[in-house]
Amino acid sequence: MVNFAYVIAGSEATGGAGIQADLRTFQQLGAYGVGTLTCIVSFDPKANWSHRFVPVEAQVVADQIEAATSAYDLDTVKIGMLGTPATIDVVADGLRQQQWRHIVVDPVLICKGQEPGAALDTDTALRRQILPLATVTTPNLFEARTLSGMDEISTVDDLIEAARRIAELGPRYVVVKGGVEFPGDDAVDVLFDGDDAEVLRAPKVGDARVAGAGCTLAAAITAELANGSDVPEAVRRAKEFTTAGIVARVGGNAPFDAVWQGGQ
Ligand code: PXL
Repeated sequence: MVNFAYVIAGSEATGGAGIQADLRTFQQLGAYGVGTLTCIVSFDPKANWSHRFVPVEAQVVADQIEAATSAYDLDTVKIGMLGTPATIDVVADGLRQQQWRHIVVDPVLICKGQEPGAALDTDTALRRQILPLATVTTPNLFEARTLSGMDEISTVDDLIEAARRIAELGPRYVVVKGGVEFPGDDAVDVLFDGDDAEVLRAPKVGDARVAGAGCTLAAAITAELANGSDVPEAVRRAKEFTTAGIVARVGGNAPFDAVWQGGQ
């Protein structure tokens, strides 16, 4: 039997992050990946690898969701970068058309290629329309500060408090990721279930950001859920998968390395 994992996300043209990382993760974890493309991000090597952002037309996003959800009885979906309020509208509508066992939301908030005003509207729409539908959400430190309204997150208690506040926005489970910026020698994440927090730790692998780590973690959670794990088990396995992928990262001519999903 094949387990299906669905992702609605953007393309990142170097392949390190976005839907490319998601589909590689699904494949490695034995789930059949189905993808809907929301936008195309092409870094500009002539301008310090800044983001060039092009949204997919909202109706085309809706068409893709219709095709994917009509072809298969999908029940587990990851939401990655959406990019515009119009895209968020059609994705929220699409999600509301059926029941889902799990909706994993990676709350990708910033896109450097956007006007600041447009980015703010997008963040507000994500918070209002998508986050309440999430069964799991996986903010990084920046996203956790933004969504919780906390100025500083520098201790494990802060991570837990941020998760508690974000849970009040609707998600059933919140995973706040400390990442390389969080003080100390460990990459610390907390999983909050509405009552209790579990702290997950792994030694940091260097102190440079690795592209695709956040995408890979959320995609691995999604694949493990599709394969039948419960949320705590899916999150623990996804962290191990992502850590192995960071250890095995690939480098090229860009100034950042990318996760290799074959690391485990
Ligand atoms: O890592 C966040 C992310 C997600 N999705 C797309 C991206 C990026 C970062 O560049 O381009 C499409």
